[in-house]
Order: sequence, then structure tokens, then C-alpha cells
Amino acid sequence: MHIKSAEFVMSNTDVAKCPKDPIPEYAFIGRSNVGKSSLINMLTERKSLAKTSGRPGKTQLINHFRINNNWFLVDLPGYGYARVSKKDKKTFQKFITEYFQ
Ligand SMILES: Nc1nc2c(ncn2[C@@H]2O[C@H](COP(=O)(O)OP(=O)(O)OP(=O)(O)O)[C@@H](O)[C@H]2O)c(=O)[nH]1
Ligand SMILES: [Mg+2]
Repeated sequence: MHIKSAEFVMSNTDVAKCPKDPIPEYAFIGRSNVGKSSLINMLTERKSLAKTSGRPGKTQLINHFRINNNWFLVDLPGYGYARVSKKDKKTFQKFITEYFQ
């Protein structure tokens, strides 16, 4: 598929505020630092659409990207060994669960 456009839409921790456009949405979930954000950049052929880091725990929000104006890619925080506080891990877990529900 040719990616003609890939635009950052918004970042959220509140699922109710996420985009409601009735278009397909593909999200990546996995352990922290496995390369979820890098995969989004690879797929869209954009170097820094999604923020990446060698330090686990870079992605801390629900990030929506609109692709070709007709579907979303979603970057989520990782689980497992993100270098963030226990409190932040709980927060991530809560909104990620709400997102998938
Ligand atoms: N060797 C190798 N390194 C990769 C690959 N993909 C990503 N990385 C590196 O792995 C590290 C983490 O990549 P991210 O894309 O930020 O990982 P993430 O899963 O989004 O991490 P969190 O946001 O913490 O959940 C970075 O240093 C990347 O450069 C890959 O295919 N091979
Ligand atoms: Mg990430």
C-alpha cells in the first residue's frame, strides 16, 4: 500500500476523547522497547512520526495517526519493563484496558 499521508492527530489518556471517526483502527500492543513505535515509522515510511527511544517507556499516551485520510494507526505504551513508576504503570494499564474495551 502506498502511504500518501500520515498525520499525527492527537495524544490522550482519556479514551472518551479519542477520535470517533468510523474508519478502521489498527493498534500495536506489546512489551516496552520491542519496537512498536519504530514499526509504525517503518510502515508509514516516516522517520519520526511516532516517537522512539532506546529507553523503555517512551510512549506514554494513546497516539492516533491518520493514514491516507481513511484509517488510523495507534501507538500505545508498552507493558512489562517500561522504566516508569509503579503508579504510571497502573495508569497505563487502566487506559490501555479501557481503550481495548
Ligand atoms: N535491532 C533492532 N532494534 C530495533 C528494531 N526496532 C526498533 N529497535 C530499537 O528498539 C528501541 C525501542 O524502540 P521503540 O520503537 O521506541 O519501542 P516501543 O515498543 O515503542 O517502546 P515503548 O514506547 O517503551 O513501549 C529503539 O532503540 C529502536 O531503535 C529492530 O527491528 N531491530
Ligand atoms: Mg513506543
